[in-house]
Amino acid sequence: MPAYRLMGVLNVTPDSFSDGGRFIEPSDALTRARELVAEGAEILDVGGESTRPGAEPVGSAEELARVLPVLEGLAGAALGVLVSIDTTKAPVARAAIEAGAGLVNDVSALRADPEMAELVAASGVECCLMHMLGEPRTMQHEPRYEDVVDEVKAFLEERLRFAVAAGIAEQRILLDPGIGFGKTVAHNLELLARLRELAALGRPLVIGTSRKSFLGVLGARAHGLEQPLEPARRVPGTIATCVLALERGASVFRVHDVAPVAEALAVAAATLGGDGR
Ligand code: HH2
Repeated sequence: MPAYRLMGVLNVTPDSFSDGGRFIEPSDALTRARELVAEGAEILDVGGESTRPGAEPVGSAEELARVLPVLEGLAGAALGVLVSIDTTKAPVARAAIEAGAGLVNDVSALRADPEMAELVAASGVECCLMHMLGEPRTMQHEPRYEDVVDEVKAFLEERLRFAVAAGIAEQRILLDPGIGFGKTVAHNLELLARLRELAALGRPLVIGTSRKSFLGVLGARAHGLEQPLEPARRVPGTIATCVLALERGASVFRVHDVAPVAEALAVAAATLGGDGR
């Protein structure tokens, strides 16, 4: 049976596209963290800056003020899961690692902050390198590729080489095609259809389709609606894409709705394993 882990999303932001504002109070974030773990999350991804299309960047001080109380609360709660910090900024990552984070999820793949690679290397934590075309403020303005899969693959290969050259152990590196980051609906679908080509890079693949807008578009089509489905109605699409991604070699699933995805992946994995359970 394929092995996989669920990464529960914990956004401590006022403006995330799906859960913005819900967990800005540290006590609410901790309650949510416990729920995500109870539902089956083995990794908690804590973020203090939205990367939704059009989002304005926030400074390190503001981002830290959002995430640090939550990271300290998580350390105190000892939930027995891997804590991930979703940041592109070395000062935020440094404080998070000091507070117990064991994974840096950098959507810029170590490009945004020149100190990030050295920090990750020196602290020995895991690190996720994600593909993004452009930056969140502008990334959905007519993204173009000759061949999206070839280009994402070449980018991830180059970032992997860069990270290893900077002293980050290869076995601590995860790769992510960055679903929705500078990609049209067709680009996202092509990446998912040809995910095996990215799995061939030999590192665990993280997949983040959860509630993303292409699922709103495809879901609306399924119901004959004009307007994209709102984020909370994109769970069936999230499940469909996670199950197919599992079959095509993904092994970490970054999701908001852990319980239904955990159930779907357990069934899919048993089916794929063909072990008669
Ligand atoms: N997607 C988002 C944020 N971080 N990290 C990785 N590795 N892969 C992803 O696909 C990914 C990510 C965007 O989702 P969300 O955190 O829910 O929204 P926002 O950026 O608005 O906070």
